[in-house]
Amino acid sequence: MKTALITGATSGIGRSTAKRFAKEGIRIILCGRRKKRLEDLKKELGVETEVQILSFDVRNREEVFHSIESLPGKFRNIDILVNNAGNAHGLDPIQSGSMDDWDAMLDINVKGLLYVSKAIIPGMIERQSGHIINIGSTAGKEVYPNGNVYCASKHAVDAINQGMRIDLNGNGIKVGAINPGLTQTEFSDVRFKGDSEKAEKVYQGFKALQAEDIADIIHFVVTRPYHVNIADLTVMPTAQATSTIVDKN
Ligand code: NDP
Ligand code: 8X3
Repeated sequence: MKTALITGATSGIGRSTAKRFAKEGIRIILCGRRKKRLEDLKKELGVETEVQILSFDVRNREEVFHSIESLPGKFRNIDILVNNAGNAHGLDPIQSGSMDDWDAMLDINVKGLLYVSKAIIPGMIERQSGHIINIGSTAGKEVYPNGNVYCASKHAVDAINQGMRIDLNGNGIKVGAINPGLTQTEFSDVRFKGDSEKAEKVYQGFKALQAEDIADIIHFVVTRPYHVNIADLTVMPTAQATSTIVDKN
């Protein structure tokens, strides 16, 4: 039985991935800050698989390490790490962007991903096996108006994904990124700070990707034979051609 740790499992892509993994009998460690959501999800998925919850903020190094070190025996050997926690905060031109938003995106999407990886990679090296999936974005492949720092954070994920694969080569560890385009989750609610009308508009007039679509792909990626590593995968809704070209009716 494989063990997977999923960051950002309280919502969207992470939550759907947890559900998919549970269905497939993968032991899961659900991470996020919202404890009640973690507890409810544990109750729901606990009938299908073994579930452990870890509530921490990926920005807080001590919390990250303390939480992961506190895992009980059978959850300690993490086979699959899904580095998914992250969000956009704001959508403003560089000249008027909020520095708090910039800090949040760089601290969560980049440094948080690094902290969690740093806590888990040594065990993978020791066991000479493991699989790290970094959730990037189309925003890590191109830059769009007002996307500035969010795009920078996801370009960083792209670079880190490549760097991890290079540095971990020879240790039996797979490293790959999945880069979704427009996916209907709580992402835009967070970006627009709870302005649900604005958030809903992002996904109006076309069929956006759903969290389950990405979970399905993540499951495909983790079930390839040992010699097959999906290194970098971009997925968009059919209606999307680039970050700014979306066929809306
Ligand atoms: P959601 O807002 O639905 O989920 C974000 C998840 O990240 C939540 O579970 C949240 O948990 C967690 N998270 C956010 N901040 C922190 C933090 N400081 N510490 C710990 N966990 C945190 O968005 P998505 O599911 O869409 O986003 C998941 C990933 O997918 C992100 O990396 C995002 O950039 C990426 N992505 C999303 C796309 C989209 O269009 N939706 C497209 C491309 C990539 P909690 O608040 O409980 O801590
Ligand atoms: C999320 C997709 O286009 O909002 O990474 O940046 S987008």
